[in-house]
Amino acid sequence: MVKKCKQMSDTRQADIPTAVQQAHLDTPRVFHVLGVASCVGASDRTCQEGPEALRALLKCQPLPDLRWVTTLRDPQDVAMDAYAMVAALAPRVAQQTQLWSAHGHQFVVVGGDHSCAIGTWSGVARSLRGRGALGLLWIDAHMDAHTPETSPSGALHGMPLAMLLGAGPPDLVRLAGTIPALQPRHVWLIGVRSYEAQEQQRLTDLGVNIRYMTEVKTRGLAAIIAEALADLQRNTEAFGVSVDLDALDPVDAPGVGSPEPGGITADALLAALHGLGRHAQVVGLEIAELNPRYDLHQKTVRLAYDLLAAWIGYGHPRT
Ligand SMILES: [Mn+2]
Repeated sequence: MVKKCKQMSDTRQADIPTAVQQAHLDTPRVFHVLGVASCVGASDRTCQEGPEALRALLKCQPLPDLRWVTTLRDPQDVAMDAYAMVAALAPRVAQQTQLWSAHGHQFVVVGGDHSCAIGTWSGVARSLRGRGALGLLWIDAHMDAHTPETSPSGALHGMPLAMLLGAGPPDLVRLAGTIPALQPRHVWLIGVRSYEAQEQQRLTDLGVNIRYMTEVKTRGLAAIIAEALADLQRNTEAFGVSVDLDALDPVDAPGVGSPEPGGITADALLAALHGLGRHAQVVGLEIAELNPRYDLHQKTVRLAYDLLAAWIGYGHPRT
């Protein structure tokens, strides 16, 4: 253990807040972490080790205010197909985020493949029923907006956004208790650069706010996130952020299952999300698709760690 921690000690250290830094953080909060160690939603089923890799790093370099509560796993039953396993796991994820959201507790969900988002945000939407709309910032290289009918691969991690918007297998679509879980106008999809025509058609027809990578490059991520946050603050009761690590450039985040060149830089993302976890309307963060098997020198798991630190408001914003 000591050796392991020593190896990790050259990671970019999140500064533990000084009294001065702490002063600008509006409320003391505990951030509850839920691992979702499942990769059955992906074609390449090796990303279930993501949560444990991040947890190991956090054990060596704890972040104050962060509490890893539990890690859920899929049934790992060879007799079940991927859909059945996701359908078994998603309600458990939803139950947990619903509980945290209902009690005003901040959370972080760490995947696993991005199909965890079906449970994460359905649970939050369920907790908000009758109170107001849920907004979501979805940062991803892909649209994740297929249905089983349009998906070339059939992989469920290519479908969670469509399901949250009301299209897909009924038992997953209705997890939030209302259909759809999310109103399209309250969804911001940022960093997209790889998608199929049917997904684009679906999201465009629905009126989802899409900011392609080409626009991120011309306007800058900070300006686009600021635009999205201004909208979500004004027009939703609460909102969250789902980060698929493949949104980042593979140079900065090689440890993902579906890398796409030409992505967001780590520094830009960390700066744009710095301190957002302390925002009064923010319910939680999701980090998906971390795959230690494809990582290089722990670059991606360290980035996930830095993302947690930035989210909480530690360290210095990078500009
Ligand atoms: Mn995704």
